Amino acid sequence: MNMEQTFRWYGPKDPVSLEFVRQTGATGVVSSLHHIPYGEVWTVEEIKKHQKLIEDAGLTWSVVESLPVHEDIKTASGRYLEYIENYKISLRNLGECGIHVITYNFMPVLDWIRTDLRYKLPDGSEALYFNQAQFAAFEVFILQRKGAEKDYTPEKLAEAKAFYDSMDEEARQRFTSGLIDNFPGFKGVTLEDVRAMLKKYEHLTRENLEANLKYFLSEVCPVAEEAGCIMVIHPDDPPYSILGLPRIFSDINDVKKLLAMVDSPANGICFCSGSFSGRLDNNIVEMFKACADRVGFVHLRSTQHDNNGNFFEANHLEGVVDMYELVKAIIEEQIRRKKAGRKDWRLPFRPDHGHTMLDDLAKPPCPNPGYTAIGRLKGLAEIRGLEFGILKSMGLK
Ligand code: DNO
Repeated sequence: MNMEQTFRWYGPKDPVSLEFVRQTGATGVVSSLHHIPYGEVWTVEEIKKHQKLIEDAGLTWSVVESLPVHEDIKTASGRYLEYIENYKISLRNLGECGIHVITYNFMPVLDWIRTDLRYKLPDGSEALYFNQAQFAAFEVFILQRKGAEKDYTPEKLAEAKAFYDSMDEEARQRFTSGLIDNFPGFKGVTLEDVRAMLKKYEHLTRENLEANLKYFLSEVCPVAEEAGCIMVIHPDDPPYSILGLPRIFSDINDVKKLLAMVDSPANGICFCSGSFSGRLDNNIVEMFKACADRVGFVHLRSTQHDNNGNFFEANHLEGVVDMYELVKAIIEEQIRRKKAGRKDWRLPFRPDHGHTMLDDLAKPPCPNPGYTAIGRLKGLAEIRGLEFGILKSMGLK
């Protein structure tokens, strides 16, 4: 009755090889075709090539993360109709290759955001960190977004200025690229690119963005359903508005709205506990229970907050997420599904992110922040142990 253990693999250039992934005990791989530009079709040939690499290593490509949604689709502008058609073809092709769980997100402009990729913990290991004043320094003084200062209190702005002043030019550049140039398949993003993308959202309201998501889902879900696939949306990270942009998948109301947008089993959720936990009014276990039957993929992670709205990524069993209750709720959902005869009863999960620690500290910085081997292996092992204990106490081991 255990969950499917998966590990993310960024492709042949990932410093954590498939051979190493196998040694973690994971059986599934979470991966993407990062070399294909956003919006273009994933052909059966390209999918199969990647799949073969994974299978030759004795693993299964269980989950796609992500099949990216082009900015034109999010803004319903430019070539969005063509990109939606392309998306449908990719979905059909993935289904044909036996890959059924498709992760995506609908975050405008930037995906996840952290202000420090090497936040030192007391034991010397490093975590990903989000600090509001540092983010303010980015958008007010570096990006110089019009009106950004209105989103902050004078105290926060003073803190932001002090942080900005403390950096020399080189440090500012490192800080900036850590914020905006971290996304696989979308490398080399500049401040100018961000400004141009922001421009496209100038007149776009929250309602518009929701309508665009609804349109996208109403187009692609029927195709996904036919192909035996489930589309799973990744939460906003952090789960609130940033850069003055609407974010529409951050809390329980957003979850309910999403499920109501298109009533199809193919309209699903990637339940990322760490992302949702970036907001203290989100009750993670309650949220999971509220959407459990539409969850297609789980990211297990937690965050630790201070009193100023800042957080770092905690050890997997620590921080604000009640991991025991969450894993228990996942197991209970699997039991329910199995009883109901659902073929997709086993949920794939991955240890989301991990600290940079031990030997990994001596290596060149990981090109995929949060995805060093040892920290994730630690997370996986801890969750596996937790799951083992829960199953045993339920008489299921
Ligand atoms: C970061 C990830 C996200 C996620 C995408 C899914 O580590 O959780 O980049 O893969 O948002 O589309």
